[in-house]
Amino acid sequence: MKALCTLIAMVFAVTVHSGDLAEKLNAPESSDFEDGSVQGWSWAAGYGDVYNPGYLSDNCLRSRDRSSPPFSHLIAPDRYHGDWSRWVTYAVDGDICPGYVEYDYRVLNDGWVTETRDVYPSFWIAMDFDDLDQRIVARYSPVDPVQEDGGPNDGWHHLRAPFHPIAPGDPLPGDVNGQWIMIAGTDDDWNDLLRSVEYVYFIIDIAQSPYRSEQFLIDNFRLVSKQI
Ligand SMILES: [Ca+2]
Ligand SMILES: [Ca+2]
Ligand SMILES: [Ca+2]
Repeated sequence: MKALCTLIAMVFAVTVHSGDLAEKLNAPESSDFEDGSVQGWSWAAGYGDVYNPGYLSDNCLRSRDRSSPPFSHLIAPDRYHGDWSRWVTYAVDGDICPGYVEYDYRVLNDGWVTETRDVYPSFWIAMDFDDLDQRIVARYSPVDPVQEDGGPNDGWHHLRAPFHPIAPGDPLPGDVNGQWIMIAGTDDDWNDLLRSVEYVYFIIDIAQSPYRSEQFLIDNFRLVSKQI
């Protein structure tokens, strides 16, 4: 495994100084919505607003369904696009320290009126998203489902999705809490996607309800590098 990590480090060598790391850890990529604006987030076939769920809460972003098809989704701002491998750092012995996407997620309404369904608090990344034949899409798939307020696993959940380049034949990044999976393209496309993230989004039809009553919240979405 060590040799493999070293090989990866050679192929994807990135020089990161501690100053850069400190800068990244406080990077403007974080979205906390405390200024009352949507901070560049937008919706397709959906809508939303800055929302405060009440007691002891701060501002977050609420997303709601409008129609389907086309499928409704929440779109991250352009500042999250680009080469995500720059968030990955390499120890001198070749070990990889992944980058992470962190975010908080909560379901207010899963879209089903008389029942509570499991929701997987996923997000997606893509390149060539507008080209149905060429698009490459990956989904971060958490292990544990959550439910709308009132369900057994309701309320806020903190997600932390690790990412890093992979060697040929290796599985996509993941840990005990979740796993990346390819939705369009193959595992062989993962490294290209990671180095050219052009689209980041959350699907609003969180439990495939035909109704339009879905409401989910996100907060503190950000990319972070782990300190070595
Ligand atoms: Ca906030
Ligand atoms: Ca429900
Ligand atoms: Ca719906």
